[in-house]
Amino acid sequence: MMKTRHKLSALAVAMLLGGATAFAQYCTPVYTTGTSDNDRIDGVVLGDISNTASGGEITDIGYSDYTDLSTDLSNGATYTLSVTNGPSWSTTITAWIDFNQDEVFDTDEVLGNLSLSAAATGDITFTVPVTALAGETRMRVRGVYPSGLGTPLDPCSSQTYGEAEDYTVNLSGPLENNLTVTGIPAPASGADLGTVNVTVSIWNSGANDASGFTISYNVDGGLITSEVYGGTLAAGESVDFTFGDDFTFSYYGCYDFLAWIDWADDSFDGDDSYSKTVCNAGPVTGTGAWYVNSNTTGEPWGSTSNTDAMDAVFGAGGWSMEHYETADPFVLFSSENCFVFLEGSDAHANELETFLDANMTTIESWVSGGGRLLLNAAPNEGDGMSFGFD
Ligand SMILES: [Ca+2]
Ligand SMILES: [Ca+2]
Ligand SMILES: [Ca+2]
Repeated sequence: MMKTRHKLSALAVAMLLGGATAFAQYCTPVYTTGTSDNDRIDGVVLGDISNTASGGEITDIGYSDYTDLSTDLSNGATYTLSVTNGPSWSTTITAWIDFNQDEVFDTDEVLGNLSLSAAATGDITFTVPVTALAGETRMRVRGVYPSGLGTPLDPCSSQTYGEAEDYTVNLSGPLENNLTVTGIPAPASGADLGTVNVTVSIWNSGANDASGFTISYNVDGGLITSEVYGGTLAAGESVDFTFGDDFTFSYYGCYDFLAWIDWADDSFDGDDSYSKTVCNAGPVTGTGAWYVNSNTTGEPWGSTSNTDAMDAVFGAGGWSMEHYETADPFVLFSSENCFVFLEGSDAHANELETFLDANMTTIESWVSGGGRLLLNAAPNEGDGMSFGFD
């Protein structure tokens, strides 16, 4: 009897484990106070969902299960989600749809974020990915007091004040016929580019194979080069297509490339083109040197060690200072200058990151032309530091 019982309990454990896997569930977001101090979501509108003046929590502390409310959404289409904040306090909002139906709200499933004052309504515009799975899945809209928190919010974590509301969305599923232009891998920015190949990346994101489509590009809105794709691009496959005709860079500077596809059967136009700026840098010939920081707080840590170092290398008066807020990137990263020091420590980190984001292509082009870049950063403000270079 003992042996038999032992076998039965092992089987029961196996069944429990199997059941836990088969019926995995969405996390329930946790709040310690929830909506009892009027921190709440008061309205969610998307398609057929119109849940306005909803008031406070209905299911758990800070949590409202409205999955009995649903709307249909089409893959590839763009929608506006409107969220109205409760009447008393500011809030930070993040919204998700579980597009891959794994019952986890991933960061690539964030529809958008809002920072709302009391009683305000904000809109999030999003496009349903063309490859999102067909069928019913879940949307979560989460609010946490106050406004201005780092985003996206965590979909599950414990918070104090606010509300999360869950809804059901019904997705149409992948498109039958759809091509997506995903990139222009060549040419890339560089020095003295001359005559180069032009390559365009195309992904068959639809359910059917694709053939007989045309791939085109032009530069700065000029003459269009087109070729018919000769083969068949199978469903789910990608191709890097290189045009038979090369492109010649005729002057130093930046060029705007636009690539696109034309296919009569394509059912979603919103992903048919891709643009990219490519810079053809002249070789660096000058000897200019610059030290760049933010003009908001003076030198980092109140120290003059950076200016002392520039003096030691280039001599007093042998270099120039600029600030992220006032610098002209085309002056800094010109062939006249061989050295640029970008300082982003202490209270200069956000300003450095913003400057890098805005001028990445120009900086990469100048470096490829022989410019020497010195980056220094300590993320003492903001959300950490990403230099962002490829
Ligand atoms: Ca509510
Ligand atoms: Ca997911
Ligand atoms: Ca398309």
